[in-house]
Amino acid sequence: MKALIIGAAGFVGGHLINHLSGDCGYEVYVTKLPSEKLETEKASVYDLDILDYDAVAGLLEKIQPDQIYHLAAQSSVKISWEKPQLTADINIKGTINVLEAVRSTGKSPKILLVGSGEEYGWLRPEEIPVKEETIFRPGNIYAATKACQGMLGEIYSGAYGMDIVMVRAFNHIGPGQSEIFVIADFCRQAVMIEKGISEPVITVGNLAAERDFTDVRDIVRAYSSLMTSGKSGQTYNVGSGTARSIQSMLDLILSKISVKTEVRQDEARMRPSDIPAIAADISRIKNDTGWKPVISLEDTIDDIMNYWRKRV
Ligand code: A2R
Repeated sequence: MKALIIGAAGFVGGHLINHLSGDCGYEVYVTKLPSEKLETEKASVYDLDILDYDAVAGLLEKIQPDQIYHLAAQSSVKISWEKPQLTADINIKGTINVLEAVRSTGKSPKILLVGSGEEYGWLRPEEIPVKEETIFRPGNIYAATKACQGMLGEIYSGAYGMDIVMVRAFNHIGPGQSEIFVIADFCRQAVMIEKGISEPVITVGNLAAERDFTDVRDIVRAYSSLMTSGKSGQTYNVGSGTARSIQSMLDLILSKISVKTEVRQDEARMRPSDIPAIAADISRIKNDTGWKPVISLEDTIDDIMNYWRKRV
């Protein structure tokens, strides 16, 4: 089985390479931006900017993959407010380039388009945990571009009979995530305090927001199981099924260090609009693939803390 991961130098990519090359035993090909660094003996690495259509088509012609995991994205909500045009280019136009390039090869690899739980946006309390058919009310630019990506997947699957599965992934966390994301940021700050590098003050944004957190290693298992058993043209939520407040995550993280720490709210960390609560209904993926998350939140936080302990 030849698997191609597009956008593999990011957070999920490294974990997906490990899973596909190790547990699955696949022949793994990956792409990164020319500006990124990705050194691995587990995969063949190619430079690719998905905004360059000819380059995408050329690479697909060369590799002829059986599976394509499309991870490449501008994946930060915060950056999507600052760079809306870039976010739309990469997440929408980039996805069209990938889908058109696949079409141009005349082959029918299975394609996974990775969207986001953020697409649902302003959920009403009675809609949580949210099912896949729930109406979208995206609350930020990143979410709107990912909703559009999912619609494109449905259209290409229906119109051209392409073998495409769409995912709405809820918040994933784990070792290797950039500190622009909240849990990585809190763990890094906590480790700085633990080591005495920072004063015992942790700066935070909105602690009331509730999110559905899943270990990235469970997430990548979900992706490969969808490539095996997911239905073509179908969209699947991938998450834990439980909403947890950012406050409760902070409490868990601070319980891992023995230093008494002051929590300070920082206006700069508040977003222009923040969805109050999000949690996934994961019945569809469970029914179709048998997947469920198995790594406990405690273990995930311990692993993230240890990741930062080695780095700060
Ligand atoms: O923005 P960078 O320099 O971090 O690079 C990201 C890369 N990327 C691109 N790849 C090819 N052509 C482009 N024009 C382009 N622009 C950005 O995609 C990064 O290395 C990768 C995405 O990885 P992360 O941002 O770390 O996302 P993560 O957490 O691995 O999530 C994977 C997927 C994304 O579609 C998310 O929106 C979704 O899961 O939640």
